Amino acid sequence: MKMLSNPTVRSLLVGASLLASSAAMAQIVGTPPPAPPPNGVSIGWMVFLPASLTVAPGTTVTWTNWDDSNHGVKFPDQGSGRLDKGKTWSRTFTTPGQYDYICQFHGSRMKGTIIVK
Ligand SMILES: [Cu+2]
Repeated sequence: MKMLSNPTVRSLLVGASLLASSAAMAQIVGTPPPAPPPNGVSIGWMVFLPASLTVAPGTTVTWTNWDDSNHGVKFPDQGSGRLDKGKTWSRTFTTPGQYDYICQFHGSRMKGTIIVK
């Protein structure tokens, strides 16, 4: 296999490091999420914390947005709408299964899962 020319390699490396630093920046923008209470999910720093939460059937899960940015919990069948800083939203999970969700505003950049079993 022919090696890539040096300028190409260099621009690939620059591109990769730019991507890496923007990902790092996205992580540190906004308010860090505090540890969530039991059956709770904290929103902050552009993440859902924990990203995956396992609960028993019949559990009500409450999301709290601690971030300076607006976020929204969006399941395929229902969602919170816009959650300003300090706002909460709850959903009760009665049926066992895996429930994936994203942020209404940030899409798949912010993902979470509730596992009911
Ligand atoms: Cu968001």
